[in-house]
Amino acid sequence: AEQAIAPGAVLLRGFALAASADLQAGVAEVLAQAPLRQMLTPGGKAMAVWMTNCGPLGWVSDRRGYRYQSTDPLSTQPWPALPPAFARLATDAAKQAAYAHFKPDACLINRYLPGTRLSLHQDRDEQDFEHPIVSVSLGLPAVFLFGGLSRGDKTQRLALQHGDVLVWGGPARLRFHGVMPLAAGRHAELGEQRINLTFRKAA
Ligand code: MD5
Ligand code: FE
Repeated sequence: AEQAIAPGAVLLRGFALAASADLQAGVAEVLAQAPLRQMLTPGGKAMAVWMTNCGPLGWVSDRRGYRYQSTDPLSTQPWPALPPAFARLATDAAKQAAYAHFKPDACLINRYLPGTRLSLHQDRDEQDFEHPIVSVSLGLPAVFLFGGLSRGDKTQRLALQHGDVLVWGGPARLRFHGVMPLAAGRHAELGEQRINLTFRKAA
């Protein structure tokens, strides 16, 4: 079932369910090499969401700002490779949403614990906003906040479940967005957390 959320935003409910076991194994493999950590904002505060990356480029935040880089600042080594199931899922989802040949070079892994929120922001650290972003939800459900192109625009709320995949492109690519505080709960496979995989072509 494919649902148009707004111009350029497509929700693929349950699209990642068939690959869920492979995706979870991929997450475990990546975390063993590049553990989740709370990055620092440029202002020096710990971010609420725990993050790591895989693929050629990883998104990082520290006192110097936000950027993509090829190495993990914790290990100084390259980020772990994109697990094949990750690359396949991202490309298949983009294709389903009419973006042929999406080849992500960055996968940000976000972990939300009960109470964790992500405040309203735009994703604008990538070089070319013509490429879509593919976002996969695993584990506990979350309420996604979907705003407009200006911070003050009214926001829509969207319930995201385990296995849902969102593809953002075109006129939705620079919309403000965030995640409401995660409600407590326990997912049968992932426990008391939400994992989000965000695939981007950063360079
Ligand atoms: C999440 N993560 O659920 C979201 C999924 C992030 C982040 O926002 O930056 O790590 S990505 C949602 C997204 C991306 C690009 C555009 C829009 C939403 N949008 O137009 O709403 O952890
Ligand atoms: Fe974002």
